[in-house]
Amino acid sequence: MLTMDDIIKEGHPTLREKAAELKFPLSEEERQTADAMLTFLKNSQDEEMAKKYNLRSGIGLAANQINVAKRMFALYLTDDNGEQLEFVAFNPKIASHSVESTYLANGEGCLSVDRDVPGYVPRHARITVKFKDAEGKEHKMRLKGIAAIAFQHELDHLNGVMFYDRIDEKNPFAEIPNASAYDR
Ligand code: K2U
Ligand code: NI
Repeated sequence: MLTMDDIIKEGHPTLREKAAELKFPLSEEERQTADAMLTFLKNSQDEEMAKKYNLRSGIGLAANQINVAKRMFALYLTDDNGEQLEFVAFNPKIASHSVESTYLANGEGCLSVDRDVPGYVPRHARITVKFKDAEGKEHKMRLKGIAAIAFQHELDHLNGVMFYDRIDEKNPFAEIPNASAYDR
């Protein structure tokens, strides 16, 4: 099972690599890696497992973070409507997005960053996304709130972008135009 030891930390070059598209059908190894990523998130949100294996709680995990430069990430979270969102997205894309932006009122964190980096991270408030599942089936989904923020945070990882790249260096809490805070 994946633990924090498998998650690479800032400074590791793979976090700055643009991940490669996956070809279908997936290899057995790619399937197993995807399953392990989703299981990590579930374990990280299970009090007993998180304590036993010293896991930091996460709602998303990108393959770059376990040193695999392939375009897949797992999400495991409860969305704004109380629905459980649980999937691994392969070759994910943002097809369209709102003009409005949003940001986490308390800023963002990252399992690959062992320090606080304060500041607002501008995100699209609502996004329409496309991705394939492990069987190669296309999915199209509209996301908002924490689900939209998490999807964008993970998609950034596949492009070698870290959340703090998006924070205004001069004024980290500068007002973001056309944005409203998302209070989780
Ligand atoms: O990619 C990662 O490092 C996992 C992040 C993803 C994330 C960060 C900020 C905002 C949305 C997603 C971890 O899940 S950080 C822990 C966390 C937990 C709940 C809500 C926000 C962040
Ligand atoms: Ni991250």
